[in-house]
Amino acid sequence: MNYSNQQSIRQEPGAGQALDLPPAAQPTFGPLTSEELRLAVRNHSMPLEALRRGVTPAGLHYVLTHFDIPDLDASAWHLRIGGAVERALELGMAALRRDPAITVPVTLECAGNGRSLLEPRPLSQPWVMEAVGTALWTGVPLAYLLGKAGVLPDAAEVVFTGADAGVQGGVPQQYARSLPIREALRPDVVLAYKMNGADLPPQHGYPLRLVVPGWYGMASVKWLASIDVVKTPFTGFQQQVAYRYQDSADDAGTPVSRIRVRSLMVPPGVPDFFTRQRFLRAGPVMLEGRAWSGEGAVTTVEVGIDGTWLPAHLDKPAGGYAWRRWSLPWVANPGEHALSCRATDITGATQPLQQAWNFQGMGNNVVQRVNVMVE
Ligand SMILES: Nc1nc2c(c(=O)[nH]1)N[C@H]1C(S)=C(S)[C@@H](COP(=O)(O)O)O[C@H]1N2
Ligand SMILES: [Mo]
Repeated sequence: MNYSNQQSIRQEPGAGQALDLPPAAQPTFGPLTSEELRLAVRNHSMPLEALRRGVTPAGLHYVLTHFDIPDLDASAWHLRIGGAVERALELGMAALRRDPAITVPVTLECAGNGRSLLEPRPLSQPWVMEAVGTALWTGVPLAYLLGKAGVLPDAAEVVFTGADAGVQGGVPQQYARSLPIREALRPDVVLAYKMNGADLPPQHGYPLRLVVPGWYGMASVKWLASIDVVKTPFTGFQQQVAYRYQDSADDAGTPVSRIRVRSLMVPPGVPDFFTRQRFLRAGPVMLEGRAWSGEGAVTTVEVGIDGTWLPAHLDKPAGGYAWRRWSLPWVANPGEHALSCRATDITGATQPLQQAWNFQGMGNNVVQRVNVMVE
């Protein structure tokens, strides 16, 4: 793609928004910058070997936090629900824990997953391909609380605001995102206070977070402080400027929402410590991994072995928006081999062999490639 004439273009917010933003950080080639390195040591991905587990232990689940992790006291914590509702509510954690609870298995993935594989590389958290995890989230269905508050008929969206604050793109802000009313009222959208049966860890939103199954991670607001029902579309930074599929800095783009179909493989054999090159003994080996899509069920996974695609066996998923295990037995002959995996979902969407570039590095679901040396 021709990028050379875009160096001086400023990133503008969507039409009609009066924000005076500094120039957007321009995508770059070459080694990581010190800013990317600092983000990479704060935000970690899921080691690919954790794909063996249907439920990702909290410490192996990826983490993405824009600002600082707040230090919150659950006994003093209150969630406020207001705006276009019949009755504003203020609920402490003890009251929330007495409400009816559900547990939902959900695969979360960061919308920026795969960003650092793009050229030029959008400057942000430099994910490779493993910014994903699946946890059991327990809490109160959002629809139950919205029902208690009574959403007014002309409501359009629900805005979720976290307790964490900072500056992004020159804009001071609290982290906030919205959902259209129909998504907010889905029965599986949960205000979670437990992850895998234990209190939320601080980095995953303690004491309370939103979890939106099927959507990229940015929708699942952590450290949830308030919920506001609004009659006009929310124009906050994380909605209108960040998380958009843009061709260039001056393209208003389209909003990022549901997770694109993807599969990943547990790299077989053992790694070289530094290069991560894989080494494998000749003989039978079970290739395995997981596949998911926020658009609906994964219907097929194919495994590429030296350019030939073979259908993998699929296990049953744990839930509508939880990944499915796939597996394929392989007899590895000595030599170098190129492995890959490619999932297709019920809408017919399939993973691309090459990814179309976008300015923020969003939604990269390119096929994973693993090279192994068989000895
Ligand atoms: N309050 C708040 N919520 C947030 C974020 C944040 O920075 N602040 N990051 C979002 C993004 S971009 C992602 S990908 C997910 C990550 O959730 P996890 O860290 O629990 O995996 O949280 C989302 N919720
Ligand atoms: Mo994210």
